[in-house]
Amino acid sequence: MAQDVNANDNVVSTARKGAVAVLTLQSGPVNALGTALRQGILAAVEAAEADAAVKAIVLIGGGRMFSAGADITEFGKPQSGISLPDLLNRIEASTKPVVAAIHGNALGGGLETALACHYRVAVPSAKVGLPEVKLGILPGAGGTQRLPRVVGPRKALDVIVGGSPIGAKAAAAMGLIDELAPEDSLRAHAVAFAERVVAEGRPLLKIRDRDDKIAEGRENPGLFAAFREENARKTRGFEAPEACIACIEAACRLPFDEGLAFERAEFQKLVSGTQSAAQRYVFFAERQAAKIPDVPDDTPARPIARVGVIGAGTMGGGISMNFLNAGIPVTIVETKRDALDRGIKTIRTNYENTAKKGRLKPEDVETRMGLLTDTLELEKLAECDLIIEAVFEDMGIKKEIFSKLDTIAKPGAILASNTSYLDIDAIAAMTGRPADVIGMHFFSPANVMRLLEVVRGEKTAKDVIATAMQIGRKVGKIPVLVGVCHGFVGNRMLAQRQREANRLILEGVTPWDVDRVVYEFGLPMGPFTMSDLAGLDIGWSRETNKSESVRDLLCEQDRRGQKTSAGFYDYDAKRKATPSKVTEEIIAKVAERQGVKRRDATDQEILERTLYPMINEGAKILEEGKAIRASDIDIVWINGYGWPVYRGGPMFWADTIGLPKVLERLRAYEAEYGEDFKPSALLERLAAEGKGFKDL
Ligand code: TC6
Repeated sequence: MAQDVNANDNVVSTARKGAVAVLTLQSGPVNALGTALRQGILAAVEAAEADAAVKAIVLIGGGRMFSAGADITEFGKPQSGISLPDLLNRIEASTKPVVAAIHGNALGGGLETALACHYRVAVPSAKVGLPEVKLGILPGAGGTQRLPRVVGPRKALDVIVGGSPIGAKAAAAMGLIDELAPEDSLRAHAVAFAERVVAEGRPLLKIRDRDDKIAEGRENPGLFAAFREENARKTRGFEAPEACIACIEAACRLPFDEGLAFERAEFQKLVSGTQSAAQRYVFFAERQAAKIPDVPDDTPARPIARVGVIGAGTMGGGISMNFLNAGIPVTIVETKRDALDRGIKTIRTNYENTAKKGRLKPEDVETRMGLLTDTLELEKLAECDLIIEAVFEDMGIKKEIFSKLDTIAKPGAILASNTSYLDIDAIAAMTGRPADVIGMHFFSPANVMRLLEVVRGEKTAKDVIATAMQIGRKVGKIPVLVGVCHGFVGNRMLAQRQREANRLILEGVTPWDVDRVVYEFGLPMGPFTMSDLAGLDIGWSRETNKSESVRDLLCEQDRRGQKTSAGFYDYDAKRKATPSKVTEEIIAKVAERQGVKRRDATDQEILERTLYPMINEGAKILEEGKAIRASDIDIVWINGYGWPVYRGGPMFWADTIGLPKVLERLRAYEAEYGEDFKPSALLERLAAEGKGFKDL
């Protein structure tokens, strides 16, 4: 034990200010509460308690923040040293008042630590929260028992099940923070606060002893059922939210220690489950995606003071909004006045609707619109540092635009295409500066979806890559670097799923069954609902498409998707979908014409047929070096297509199934359907070696 204390001296430093011992946490960038820090805090608290000259203790974070919570890398491993719940009980039991002084973040175990203290002060810019639910777990160090005792069960539900941090001012209004401190003198303020507690002989306020706020949960137990119902859509498929709710219910029902035991058991179940493993993996995968082996973090980025967007359609408008939201001026170009006016009007309407919902101040609508310049002249883009082309998906048009841009753009400007499929190298070759050309593939709706595929061409310069990744993050996206291939990572894999979904319906599975299976798996919608939403006539024309596919026939009958109130499904005025007999007849006709044998398929087969070829394609993408790592593919699918985060993305999911099993099923389908299911060499190798994508 003595050895531990010495070893941990450096993660917690103790300084004395009169009768107050100030314990400063200084462990890494975020003060994650790993073994060393927990032991360090324990030793420092015990030493301060044993020191007769100390009358009160202040716990404060060194560096950027108080604490980002438990060390996520320790979950799933055997625990060493004192557990966080035990440490917090020990702090709460201190015979001398402990004051938490919060700046930066106090998240998860970080906030739970503050809740175990007797008082909390914070600077107004601090953020506090219990985001554990986002990692598939729950605040398992007393958070589900202490928070409701401070803010009441209803607010605790929002904070714990919602998982989003709140600002210190809002936290103070809820009683979670006792006092706000000036931004620049937290430490001195906390010491003064502690001195006042001592001088005034204030009691050691232990949250565990409070009963007033949880009465609400006993008097109105219906609030939990109502909360479950309100949040059913958001929490669909996830295990952690329900466990969080159950713990808060328990807090209202059980004595504190029994509540803690209940919370502990629920926490253990979650932390050892697949969902939490997946969600923790995603947390790190998201950060990993920012790292590019041959483009180091310190690669200087090019300054971007003004962005040009070519095309004021849905994509161009959505892309522009990202930059306007971040305060970056945008010049938007169209070829025709009415299209330009329409595009500008849509952007304004979008902002006004957000303002009506109270999510944007009315004056901000004008500020953002004020950053937007519209023009019909491509030449006006000469001032832009980054130009993003977002016109119709036609190689001829794109080539023409890029050769014009080459004569217009200033030296050093980055020329980006928002193409979702086309060859960036062929586009770059139209310019005399291929090193400045890159793909920036936004996902629709571009102002909402977080994924940005940054497409690296053969000649793209490293600082251009660094700039695209950085500006992507600046406007709130999750950029993932991918290579040039048809459809890049996301759409290339999606094509596999669409092909099999279309084959399944010819074999006799209804589109509604395919959609149901994919939806029940956890995706936001199935392939046919998605097609109806996007519009079946994308890339379709009566002249060139000759009534051969189900889609052709649907379009010919003017069933073009939701926008025509009919596609695969029929839609009512509220866009509610119902299965369509007409569609079933069309499918039967095409199947007969093509001589497809009709048969039944189980849900498991539907799942395997639609999703396993995606895994296989993902493996080919890795083999060809079109994605840096398997986890990047998972980040693409989670953020671009709504793959359920609790399944970790297609590649992580494949690992949980076991690659030998995936391989065996692909081989079985290959025997029946041929080439389309031919397993990739990488998948074969990993399965043979008993490895997973995680081992790459
Ligand atoms: C919990 O507390 C459960 C309690 C119950 C127990 C019984 N652990 O995000 P950044 C790393 S669960 C380990 O780039 P920012 C991160 O990977 C936890 N590592 O910084 C990165 O490493 P890299 C509940 C962590 O300023 C580096 O630190 N808490 C942890 O953009 C810097 O991070 C949360 O869920 C951690 N807890 O954002 C909060 N946190 O440099 C998780 C970060 O090697 N953290 N790292 O790539 C965050 O949301 C953010 O880190 C942030 C700071 C908002 C605190």
